[in-house]
Amino acid sequence: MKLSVLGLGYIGLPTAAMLADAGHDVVGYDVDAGRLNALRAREIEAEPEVCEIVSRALDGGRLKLVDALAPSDAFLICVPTPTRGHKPDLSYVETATLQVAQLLRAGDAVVLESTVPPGTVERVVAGAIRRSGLEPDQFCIAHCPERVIPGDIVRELRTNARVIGGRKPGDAEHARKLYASFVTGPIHTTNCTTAELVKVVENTFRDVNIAFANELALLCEELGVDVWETIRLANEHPRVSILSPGPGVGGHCIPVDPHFLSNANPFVTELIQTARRINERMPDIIVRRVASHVALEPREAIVTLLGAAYKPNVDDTRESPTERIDELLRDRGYSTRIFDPLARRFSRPLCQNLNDAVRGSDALVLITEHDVFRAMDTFAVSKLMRYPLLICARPPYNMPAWRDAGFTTYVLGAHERDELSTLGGSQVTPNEEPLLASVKS
Ligand code: SAJ
Repeated sequence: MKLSVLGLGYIGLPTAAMLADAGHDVVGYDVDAGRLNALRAREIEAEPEVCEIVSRALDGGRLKLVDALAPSDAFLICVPTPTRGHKPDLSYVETATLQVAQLLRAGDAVVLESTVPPGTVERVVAGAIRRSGLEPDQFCIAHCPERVIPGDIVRELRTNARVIGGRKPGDAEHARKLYASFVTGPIHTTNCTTAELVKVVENTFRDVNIAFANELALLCEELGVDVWETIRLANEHPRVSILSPGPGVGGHCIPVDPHFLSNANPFVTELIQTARRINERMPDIIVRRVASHVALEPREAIVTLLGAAYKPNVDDTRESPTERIDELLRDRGYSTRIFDPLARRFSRPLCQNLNDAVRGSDALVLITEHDVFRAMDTFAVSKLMRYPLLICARPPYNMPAWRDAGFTTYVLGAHERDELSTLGGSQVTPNEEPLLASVKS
């Protein structure tokens, strides 16, 4: 088949390459000419496996990059659907559909992959086709939401189950044949609104579950109980599966998608809205913990944030909790430094190396548990710091090593008194007086 993929971002690009690999003739189009040129120069900003399949598809000539679209058997729309002030912005979907509508011939397929609020395919996609003077029923219109996890995109693209919603009888089946050419997992067909809802519900479920874990972390601090042990033991139950607390929920999907449900339906989405608020509050909780351990007087207090990516072992910093934690700390008067050897882009310059990030610092805040941070030489880091304090906002690991190196440790949701009572016999003499201002007891 001759296929066009609109939007060569983190989903469109690997999907185009997979389709090319499956033997289709694929053209990739993006409104961003800079991105197209970078891809032509083989500057591919993506996971290594994605870079590999994209290079192969481009080199083999089955994937072509184009500045203008041409007629195709199917058009896959993989454009962003951000929120602005918690309201979904569907303008990219609409613009892409209007472009496609100029080229549609009866029987062609239009498949929306972008995550959207329920009802979008009918209202925005079919609506744009109708406004272009065409009858939507003449085409196969379907929604096949992407479901892959950043960090393992290629494998999940191939093996994850897919849900395809069709606008009218036969549309989902039509699209299913296309996806069956590269998906090895089961492909389920349904109507469009159900497919739209399923995708958003998956991410909302995760948001609610993480909010529950975050609430438990704060409850455990009140009770003097370790949340990590509590969750581990509760999860031994065959029907319990609680996620992990953390400094907030980042990424371009989970913090965004619940609004796709609550924005248009505020009255019946109370739990979803509360979960969002709990998760949005977490950066502030971490900042309060910093403030209760690190005094701002009598001299400048420096806080080093470890991790700018929104989750471990990825370079993606979109909606990362680090951004908000950094902002709140600076609002309070702290000087901050951020170190993340994986992060690709951030709103402010990152430290180039760990030494520069920790030298003279009064606290480390572990925000992203990258594997590289696990390999840190805690003694060396401790020696460089003005006062060795670790605030761990992620699952605690290697705490004895931190403490052996002289660190005071605070772990989110852990029994704080236990953490601090193990401090005796610090092996490191701080260069200056400790800045430990007040320790909650
Ligand atoms: N997080 C926690 N605690 C946890 C798990 C995650 O605080 O126990 C945080 C992470 O640190 C991160 C955020 O949540 O900041 C989101 O990370 P994630 O790994 O849960 O999810 P994403 O955003 O990388 O990918 C999700 C996935 N959805 C589900 O697992 C239901 C993925 O399959 C989707 O394709 C993707 O959203 C998307 O594009 O919609």
